[in-house]
Amino acid sequence: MSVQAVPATSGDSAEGLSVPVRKRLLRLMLLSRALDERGMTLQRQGRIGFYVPVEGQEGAQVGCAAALEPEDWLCPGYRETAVALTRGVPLTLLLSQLYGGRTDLCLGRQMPNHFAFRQYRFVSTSSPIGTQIPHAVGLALAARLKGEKVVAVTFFGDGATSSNDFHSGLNFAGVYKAPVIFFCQNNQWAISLPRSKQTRSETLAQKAEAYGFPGVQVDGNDVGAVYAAVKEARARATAGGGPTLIEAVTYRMGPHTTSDDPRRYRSPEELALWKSRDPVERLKEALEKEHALSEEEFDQLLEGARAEVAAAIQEVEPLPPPDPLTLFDDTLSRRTPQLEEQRAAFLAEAPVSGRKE
Ligand SMILES: Cc1ncc(C[n+]2csc(CCOP(=O)(O)OP(=O)(O)O)c2C)c(N)n1
Ligand SMILES: [Mg+2]
Repeated sequence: MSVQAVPATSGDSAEGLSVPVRKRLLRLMLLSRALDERGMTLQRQGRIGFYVPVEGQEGAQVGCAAALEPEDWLCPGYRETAVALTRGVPLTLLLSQLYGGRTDLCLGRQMPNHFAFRQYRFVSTSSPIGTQIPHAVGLALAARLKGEKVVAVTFFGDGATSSNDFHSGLNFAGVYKAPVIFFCQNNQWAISLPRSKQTRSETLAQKAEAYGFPGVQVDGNDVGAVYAAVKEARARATAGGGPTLIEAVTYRMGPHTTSDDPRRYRSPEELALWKSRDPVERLKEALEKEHALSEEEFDQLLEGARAEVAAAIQEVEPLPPPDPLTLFDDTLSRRTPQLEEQRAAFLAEAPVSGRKE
């Protein structure tokens, strides 16, 4: 079993990728960061109810999603916004869900940041920790039965490695050699519980050994290293070689969610250390060292990302809420007499303000 140590890289392993590809990855990382900036503020302003920032984990998420094919399944937790952006989900769709407005594919019924994008094979977000892990194993086995050469990738955190579903998912995948990638973002914290209290295992990657397949630890703030690890795991899975557990070592630079204040449980020194390893800065510096990016071009990319987010907010924010009558339409394939009765009772009592066509 291969359990590899974190490679001591400094953004340099992205050198294997061409400059235009690395700039595309940088743009996506900046788009995610720009969305975080506004998402946090929109919540504080009372314009959306809740937000989950990615900040610090952009290298892991963008590097992983960029190494996949559009047909590969994504089984996310609640922090996978940069994965969705990399898959090509438009900002307006992400924001529609955050606002729960008329164009929200979840029809305003989900908590903000709990996305589902069927056409992008981005499966409905799992909020209970770890439940997405067996989902991915099932999807991977189903795809194999159908003869599709795809993988299912599931995203979860260090905390999720202590869940029952982590064990059952990895064990089942090992036994059946499912074409699945278990992508663990070890961001050092499970809300206020530090990695040191999560497990006595030396690494999270080594847990794969017990299940009989490779576990790889990778520098999660090095987008190129993550990309390479995921490409390798994908190639193995589609060739019939079974699953891989990837531990991307990274850091959540922001709060757990807008409902959290990390100053209560972690030190400013720790945050400063990880800020010096910021995946965006590392890619920027690597490109600058090669004279492939100037400060001005970087600023333009950042401002461009901020402008894209601002334009999407302007487009989505004024939209009315979804028609409440949709509540009665897709519970079952046909409305039962009971549903008709409830619908009529609702119409008799409910304000119709949300029903602008
Ligand atoms: C089954 C279950 N138990 C507890 C919670 C509450 N909870 C929400 S997030 C979280 C921590 C998860 O940490 P980690 O897996 O490291 O992911 P991260 O938030 O760091 O990305 C917990 C315990 C939950 N959502 N589901
Ligand atoms: Mg965590």
